[in-house]
Amino acid sequence: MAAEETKLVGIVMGSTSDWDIMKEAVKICRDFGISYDIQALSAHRTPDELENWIKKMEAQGCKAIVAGAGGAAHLAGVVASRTILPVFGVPIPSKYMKGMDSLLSTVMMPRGIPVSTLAIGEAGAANAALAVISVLALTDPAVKEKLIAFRAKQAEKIRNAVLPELD
Ligand code: RP5
Repeated sequence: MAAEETKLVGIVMGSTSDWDIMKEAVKICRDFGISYDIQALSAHRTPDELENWIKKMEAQGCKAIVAGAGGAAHLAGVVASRTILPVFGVPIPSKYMKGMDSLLSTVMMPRGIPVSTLAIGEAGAANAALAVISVLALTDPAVKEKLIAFRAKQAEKIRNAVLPELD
């Protein structure tokens, strides 16, 4: 049997409707040249498939999982319950509560099974991937270099910014 291809990051979202937010995590992984696998899998609609995917990610050398969900967002917590890999949660904005429901249900994990939770929305998705990259940078000098360059570039952008004149 052929060896499984390495995928350093697993990115999972509870629904295809989460894609517009979660694609920001994908973009960061792509820009840093980090291998990833991305799936829409639900903790309540497809629990068996979710569990199988987590096992597959572990077999593929995955170092961390990014999980985004909205509403009663138990996805990241369920993922964390099934693996000892670090899990980064992204609260997806919701229609009626603007993502406060997602935030609280992702961040308020009971003691013992942590989910490192980022901001609601696009910034949270991008930062989840950047947090994973910080973990990878601990042991991969090439990733570390890229992360330092990324930080320097965004700092430079602010230094060079010109504010508008008053009318
Ligand atoms: C959650 O329910 C998903 O993560 C999504 O944010 C939300 C709504 O899902 P859909 O009804 O759009 O599939 O499970």
